[in-house]
Formats: sequence, C-alpha cells, structure tokens
Amino acid sequence: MSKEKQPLTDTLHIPEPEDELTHPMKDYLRSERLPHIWCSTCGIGTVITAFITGLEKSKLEKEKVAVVSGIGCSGRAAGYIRLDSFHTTHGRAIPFATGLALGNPELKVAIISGDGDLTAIGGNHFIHAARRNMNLTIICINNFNYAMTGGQAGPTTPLKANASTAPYGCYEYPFSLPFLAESSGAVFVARWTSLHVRRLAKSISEALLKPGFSFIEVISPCPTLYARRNRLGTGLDLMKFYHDNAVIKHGADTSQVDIKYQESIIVGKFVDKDKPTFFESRNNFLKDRLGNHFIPYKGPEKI
Ligand SMILES: Cc1ncc(C[n+]2csc(CCOP(=O)(O)OP(=O)(O)O)c2C)c(N)n1
Ligand code: SF4
Ligand SMILES: [Mg+2]
Repeated sequence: MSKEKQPLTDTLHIPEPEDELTHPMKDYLRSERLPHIWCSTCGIGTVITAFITGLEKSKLEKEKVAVVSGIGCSGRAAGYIRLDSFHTTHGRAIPFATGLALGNPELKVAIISGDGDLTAIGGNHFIHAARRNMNLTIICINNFNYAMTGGQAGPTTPLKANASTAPYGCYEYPFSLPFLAESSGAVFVARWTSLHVRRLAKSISEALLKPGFSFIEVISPCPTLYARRNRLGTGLDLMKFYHDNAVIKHGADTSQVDIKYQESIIVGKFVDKDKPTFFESRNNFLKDRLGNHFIPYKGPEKI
C-alpha cells in the first residue's frame, strides 16, 4: 500500500478509554462548565492559565484564596476557576471582594475582570480600594473595549481606535491604568500582555504574596470586536503585534506608560513598595487610641 493510501488509524494515536486525557489544570478548573464562552484566539483563557500557574507558584493554600469577577467576557473568569469563586454584578467585583477581605483577613482575594468592569462602572471602587490599600490582587484584562455588549468604547479605548460607539475613531482621552493604580495608592503595579505568559504568571504569584493592593494590567486580544472593527486580524496577529511592539521596562515611571493606538506597549513591573495595609493602619491606629480596650478582628474562627 502506498504511503498516501494508509488508513488514518496507522498514523494517528487513537486514545483508548483507559488512557483518557485529563487537563493538566483540572484541579483548578470547573470542567463541568466547559466548553467556555470565549471566541477562538481570545486572550482571556491565557490569563486564566497564567493565574493558575501563578497561584501554584505562590504556594498559597487553595482554601485561603478566593476569586471574584464582575460582568463581561473577562468577568466570566471566576466561573471557570475551582476555588471559592464569585461571579458578581457589573462593576461591583471590588466592593464584593473588599467585603470578603474584611470578613476574613486571612483570605487572599483576587479579582479577575475587564477594563470596563473595573475602571468604568467600577472606577470609583477601584480608586478607593487602592487608596485604602485593601489586601486585594486585581488582574484587569484590558481588551480596549466593552466586548460582551458589542464592542463599545470604554475608558481604555485608545485615541483614534474604532469602536461601535466611535465609528469614526475614539476622541476621548483614555486612562493609563498603571498610572491610575499607582496614583490612587497601589503598592504593586505591573503590566503584561497575554503573550507574556511566564512573566505574567510570575507577576501574579508576586502580587498574590504582596500585602495590600496589587494591580496587574494584561493587554489582551478581542479578535471578534475590537480587532475586527480596527482590521487588526486574529488574536494570533495581535500576539505577533505584542511580540514585535512590547518593550519591557521594569521600574518605568507610570506617568510615562500611556498606550497609544497600535504603538509600542511598555510592559514590566513598575511599582513594588511597602505601605501599611488597611488592616495594619486600622489596628495600629485604634490600638494607639484605645489601648487594651481595642481587640483587633482576626477572622471568623478567632472571635
Ligand atoms: C449595571 C450594568 N450596566 C451595564 C451592563 C452591561 N454590560 C455587561 S458587560 C459590560 C461591559 C464589559 O466590559 P469589560 O469589563 O471591559 O469586559 P469585556 O467584555 O470587554 O471582557 C456591560 C456594559 C450590566 N450588565 N450591568
Ligand atoms: S467578544 Fe472579544 S473578549 Fe469576548 S470572548 Fe470574544 S474575543 Fe474574547
Ligand atoms: Mg473589555
């Protein structure tokens, strides 16, 4: 028999039922919820992989970590992660997470959500949680638009980029999220793209171990809306763009890392400083004022 005529079974390994393949991250994924909702070559799944890798690297106990998301394509992240995970209302991931962190100071609460959810409708919560240095790790998936609702322009849409509510291009100045985070009080600020999976996972592990408000922005492709409207190609084309145009500058001044439409993207760890967390400030202050009358709250099991 000629090589071309060989039946497929001769060349392919057809798995037997007993060697059923299991996902390497199965312990961290709610596989009963799969398949997920995301489009082909969307960057959100990669961020979840980086989160799980970073969490494992951090060696935090799974029982002491919770994940919260708001609403949006990115806001579906918590629903697929097998931890104490919460899919909350639009813009309210941060106050929900703040409640968890206040109720159980031993918990590390991570938020994975979108640029719109965290910095448009949720923008007020964002700046105040940073100001208070709440013990939260925020991972903002920035795809430059409100993807889930049809690609509207939001607070991170770059000037000149096209969006469904900006058909001639966006003329509103965008936020630079690292600058917003640092100037509001964040103690850890980094930016990566969904191409930088290993660096992102390392940053996530550092952020999870950092007491106080840590913030990571992840620039991520939305091929179906943002990229299509701007004729930027598939997620893979955007990965190539990140590869060719991301410039790593650790310690960069966050006032200088604005993103301009289809220009170079400065990434890296920008801020890593120490400052008392909300609980440390509160406990030290009240201890000083009230002396032995003050009993610090240590969590539900320790009352
Ligand atoms: C109170 C409220 N307002 C508006 C909406 C509609 N809405 C759902 S998701 C979304 C935007 C999501 O954008 P983003 O957070 O950037 O996530 P993405 O879909 O881009 O990942 C909006 C406006 C809503 N669900 N609830
Ligand atoms: S619409 Fe965009 S952000 Fe949402 S799943 Fe599809 S590619 Fe991803
Ligand atoms: Mg978005």
